[in-house]
Amino acid sequence: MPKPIYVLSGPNLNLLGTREPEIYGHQTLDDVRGLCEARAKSFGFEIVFRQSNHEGELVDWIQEAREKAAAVVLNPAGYGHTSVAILDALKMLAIPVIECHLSNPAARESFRRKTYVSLAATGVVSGFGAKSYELAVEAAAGLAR
Ligand code: CA2
Repeated sequence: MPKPIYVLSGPNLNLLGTREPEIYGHQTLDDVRGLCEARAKSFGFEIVFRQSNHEGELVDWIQEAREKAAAVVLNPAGYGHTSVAILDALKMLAIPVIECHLSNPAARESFRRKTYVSLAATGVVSGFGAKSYELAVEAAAGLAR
């Protein structure tokens, strides 16, 4: 059995589906987990699916992924635009990193156009709602083979 794909989500995404559905869709993070599990399984992978509102906890999980994961899918949420600590942790990985966003930050406010995480990402999937996560898992599975 290959190592799992880590699917990590950042702050406030635990509330997904409860507000701003016109930007983020109606699906909850638990719905997203189900989509990711199914997509990963179709490529022979399991996932570790986690969300945190805490920057340091995300850094800990990224460090854990160095040994335990085949690839990382990360929606850093607001931390993508601010966190050098998460960027530094990602740079220590020797596995594929897919940055993922529900919305398309490039088409929104100017402060969302800068993402530190992109500097360490193998690729980015944005703008497809919950489907962004599925596409990111598919990309991760393809690269992790
Ligand atoms: O589009 C994305 O996935 C984002 O990463 C979401 C972040 C935002 O700061 C990024 O620029 C783009 C915001 C996440 C807010 O979490 C929500 C909570 C409840 C309902 C909707 C979103």
